[in-house]
Amino acid sequence: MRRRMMMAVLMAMGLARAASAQDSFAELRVGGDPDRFVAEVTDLIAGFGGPQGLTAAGIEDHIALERAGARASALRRLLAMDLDGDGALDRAELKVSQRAASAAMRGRMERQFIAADGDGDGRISPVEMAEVGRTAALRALGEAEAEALRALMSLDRNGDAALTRDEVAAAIIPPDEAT
Ligand SMILES: [Ca+2]
Ligand SMILES: [Ca+2]
Repeated sequence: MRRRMMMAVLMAMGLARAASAQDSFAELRVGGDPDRFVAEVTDLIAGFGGPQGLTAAGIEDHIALERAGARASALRRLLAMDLDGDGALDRAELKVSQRAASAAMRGRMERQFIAADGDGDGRISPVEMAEVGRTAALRALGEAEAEALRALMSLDRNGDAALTRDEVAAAIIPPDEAT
């Protein structure tokens, strides 16, 4: 995943902040590859920032978009089997898709069906579909990760509620100075 490096650093930052709450000013000890970290945040700023830089609202947009993508992928798999288009998936519909699938895939579809059928009535209702989407969204970008992304705003040094690439770069302690 593209933002893995960034997330690793931000999660560590979140932990460090929690450990010393009085020291709220953020510095980043980026082990290994600070340039890559800055590049990943720069991508985020370019994608979701406004004219002044990345704002808290932009970060929320990013989180929501990542989650929506994961939700859509999970629901697409189920809805592709919803032959009558009623927004629910029953066993008869599942069977048709399973017949056309490989043996390994059939097993996986069975597992996914059972997991999604929360009340075990043999049918994935629209409500259960929505739950599948919610679960997939949170798996793609969980609350801890979202909090870490929100914590990026603590790097806003000039206090204009927007984060620029320079502010991110300024927060980084070079690896040779980090202990
Ligand atoms: Ca159906
Ligand atoms: Ca059900």
